[in-house]
Order: sequence, then structure tokens, then C-alpha cells
Amino acid sequence: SLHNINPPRMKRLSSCNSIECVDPVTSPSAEARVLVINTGGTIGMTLHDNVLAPKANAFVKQMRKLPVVHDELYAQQTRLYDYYGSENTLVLPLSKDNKRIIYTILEYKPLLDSSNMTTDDWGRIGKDIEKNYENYDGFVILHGTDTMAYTASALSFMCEHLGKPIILTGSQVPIYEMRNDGRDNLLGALLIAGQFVIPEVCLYFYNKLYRGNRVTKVDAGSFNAFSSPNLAPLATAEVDITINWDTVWRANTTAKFQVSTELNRNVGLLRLFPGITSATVRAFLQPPMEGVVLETYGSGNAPDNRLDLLEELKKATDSGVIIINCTQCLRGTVSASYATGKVLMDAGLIAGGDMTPEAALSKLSYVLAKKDLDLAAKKKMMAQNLRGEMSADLAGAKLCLSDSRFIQVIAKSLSISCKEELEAIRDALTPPLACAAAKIGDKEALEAIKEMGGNLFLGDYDGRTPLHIAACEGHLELVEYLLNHGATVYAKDRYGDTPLCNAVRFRHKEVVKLLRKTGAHFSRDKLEEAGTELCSLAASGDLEGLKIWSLAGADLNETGYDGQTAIQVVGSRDTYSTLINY
Ligand code: ASN
Repeated sequence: SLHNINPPRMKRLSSCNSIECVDPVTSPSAEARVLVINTGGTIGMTLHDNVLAPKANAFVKQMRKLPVVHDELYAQQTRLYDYYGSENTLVLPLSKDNKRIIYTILEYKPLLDSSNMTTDDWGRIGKDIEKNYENYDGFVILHGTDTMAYTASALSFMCEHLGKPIILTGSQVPIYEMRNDGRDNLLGALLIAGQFVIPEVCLYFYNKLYRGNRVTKVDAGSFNAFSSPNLAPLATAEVDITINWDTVWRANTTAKFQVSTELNRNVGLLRLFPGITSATVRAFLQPPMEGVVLETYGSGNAPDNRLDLLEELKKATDSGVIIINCTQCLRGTVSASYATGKVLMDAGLIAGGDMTPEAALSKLSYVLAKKDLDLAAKKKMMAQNLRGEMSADLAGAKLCLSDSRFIQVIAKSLSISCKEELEAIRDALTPPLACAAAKIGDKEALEAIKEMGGNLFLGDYDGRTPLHIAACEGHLELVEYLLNHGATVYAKDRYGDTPLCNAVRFRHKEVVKLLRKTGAHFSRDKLEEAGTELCSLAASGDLEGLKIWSLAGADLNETGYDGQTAIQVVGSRDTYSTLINY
């Protein structure tokens, strides 16, 4: 029962009531409270018949014996045990930042090797956090390492509008052994949970704090058991604890925290391998299966010559099974770069980006359990980044760029309310965004930027305008659009180059013609200097180069540094006439 873990209303003695007081902290604000939920795992295991298994009712006693994780003197001076009504509450020594972290351990019965954990256990952890949410500053969950990445992923989705840290940790060697990693892992998790408002479900292991839905267990024999291949750690605990605040998820809601313990169990992971039979796939996709993570090759590929397989997948998606395409690779993302990947999209699969299979599976379980959503809404949710479990890929970024509410959405998440601030953000973001859109030939995005009042002729930090970029890329249609919507052919970047110079350099003949038609021309200096460049093109027999320069207005009779013209260098009559007739 949890009744004894919430403090009764009673005053505790300050440590300074004692004569030997050395602790400068008397203010309750310098105390943080953390709830430790001990679900089991190696950290609390002992040897029975030569194999490791969890040992009940022993963990707190062991902790009390370790001065690095418990300050018995402070506990006595402040009557900690009387106040909390049990001996399950301990206190860390004073932290470097003068904080006292008081933590209460709630031990589950039975303690589990994490291989025994099920969806129900995730629900139980979620409910306990919800019940105790307001009484603690943070939560630490002791858990076996084997399925910790699954639990961390599941909790990240189940915890909606989370505002406080929930940190899973455990160890590879029991805390009862002389050399163990449990003590450091627990200490690090407690210090972070008690001192930093990181509103995420995290996993702390071997001096690193990771986003919970980004990790996977990669090593059974090392203290460094986890990896977060597609996202840098949220924090590192070296000489100092350094939080990577740019990566930390931002609380962005006024909604209240709640835990959704409804999870759909009809989900599964299927790993593709060469020669997999369609009978295997068919059997796997049979009802009651509702959601599957298909672990594909490389950047999300599958054989495109196996119509039998593709047909099974298509049949399943047609009948309403949601199938997510995740890669078997540890690092990297599913992208639409191969024919062997496209066939899966055609079969109705949803790209899982760079999600881990653990995250994709638990997300499916969470999303499929949403009773008020129809299939289309569930599919949409699966493709969205809900808790930082996937990175936005280029396609995603393009989508956002073309959304005319883009800046408003950014402004909202930065809590910007007044018009002036909004406009300042828009003006700061417009040039790089418009250049990015020009690079990928995204006319819709440019239209959206224009629609919200952005100027398409402004340059970025290097004075490069969208027209420069489109000219480099040879996006003729975009060049035309830009010219029709305010872009100027006379814009010069910091190197003095105009869009015409860029189009010549990258040899986009049609773009050169259009720019010339619009009035673009080389500067007088450039024309004078051109003689040498033209001679050099002529010397290397680069007729294409000479043609495009001539198209841009350069005079092939201009002399180079040694008084010769390009025509003279070319020499032959035939070539001369080719150039002249161009
Ligand atoms: N079998 C253990 C567990 O997952 C492994 C560990 O915690 N290191 O519970």
C-alpha cells in the first residue's frame, strides 16, 4: 500500500536545532523529494543456487549502510523516520549545490527480473507516478536493464503533459557486490531527478542521461549497457552534471499531467530477413494483430521483387493493421531513397523515421488504445513526433515550411504573444527559410512565406537570396516565380556574386537566358576580367563553358592578360563558327 509513503502533516525538526549542526540548509526549499519505485532488476539481486534473482526487503537496509547514498546523522537530527512514518525514506548527503535530496523507496512485490515484465507492470508504474505526482519533485524507477528500453519508451507515451523528471535506472552488477555500477547509477539518477526540471521520461546509465524512448540495450557485459544512437544524451555526469538544455523536451502545454494506462496488446515486432516466407508474414499478421513494427533493411528497404510478401503486407494494411517501417540498423533513418523502400510505402506502411523498434512498438500500443480516434487519426499520430521519439526528416521539414502557420506555431511554442515579437521572429526566420525552400525547389513553402508577409528578396547571413540559391540549383520554375514575386536580379551576396554569376558557374543555360531576359548582366569589372577566364576555358577546350559565358553577355573578343582573345586560343575555324552561331 502507498499510504505510508506520503508524509503526514507534521513539522520536521531543522537540522540546526542540533548543537553540532554543520548543515547550512534550513530552508525546506533546499530540500527536494524523490520517489524511488523499485521494480527489481540486477541492482537488487543476490545469488541463489548460483543464479541471480531479486531479493525482497533488502534494498533499503543496504542503502542505509552506504554513506554516499544516505546521511544517517541528518536523518536523526531532522527526525526523518518519525516524520515519514517509515524507515523507507532516506536522505542523500548535501549536494554540491547545497540541496538535500530526500527519497522514499517504494518496493514492488514481487520484485521482477525485467524479462518478466509485461504491459500490466508498465500500467502499475504509471498509476503509482500519477498517484504521487504532486508529492514529489521527481521520480526514479529501479528496473532491470533487459527490458528497460521498452518500459522507458512506453512510459514516455503513457505520461501525457509530463512536467517532472522520471528517470529509469538499474545496474549490471548488484549493489550488494563490492564492485558495482548500481550505486553510481542510483546516485546520478537521484541527483538529476531532485535538482533539474527535465520534463521527460529518461534513462540514466553509466554517467549519461538519455531520452527514454531513444535508447536500446547494446551490451550485456559492460557497464556502458545503453546507447541512444540517434539522439545525443540529455545530460552527462562527469566532474559536473551538464544538462544539454537545447535537447531537453520543452513543456509546452497548459494541460494537466495524466497517465494513460490503456495499452493495446495486439502489437508485434517482425524482423525481415533474406528468404522470409510469405507464410510466416501471413501468420504474423493474422487477427487479432492490430499494429506491427516491420524491421526492414538499411534506410527502410525490403525486396521489391517479392510480390508475394508485398501482397501480404498490403492485405494487412488494407484490412486496418497499422504497419510501421523501422530500420534494423542501429543508427540512421527510414527514407524514401530506394525503389526497395518505395514498395513498402505503396503497400501502405508508415515510415518510422529514426525511431527505435522499442519506441515504435510501445507507441503503437499507446496509440491503438485511444478509443476516441479513428484509424486515420491513429495513423497520423504514428507518423507524428509525440515525445521526441523521432527526428524531423527533410520531408517533415518541408511539410512544416509549406505550412503557412509555421511561424505562428513557433511563436506559440516560444510563448510569444505580442505582434511586434511575432513580426521580429518572422523577419529573422524568413531569409534562411526561404533559402532552404529555394534549395529544395519548394514553391509551396515560398508561397506560404509570402502569404504571411515575408519578403522573398532578403538575403541570409551571407547576403544570398532565394534567387541566388534557385539559380545555383537550376530550378527554372522557381527562378521565374521569384522574379515574379519581388526578387531582384541585381542582388549581390557578400562575395559580390549575382544570381547570373551563380547560374553561369553551375551552367544552367535556361536560367541564364531567363535572367538575361529580365535584365541581368555582368558588371563592367567582371566583363573586363572575363577575358582571362574565357581564354582559360578556351585553352582547356571547354566549349560549353564558353557558350554559357557568351550567353550571359561576355564578349569572346575580350583579351586576356596576355593580349589574346578566347577566339584566338580556340583557333580552329569550325569551333569559331560554332561559338558565333550559338
Ligand atoms: N536480467 C536483468 C534484468 O533485466 C539484467 C539487469 O538488470 N542487468 O532484470
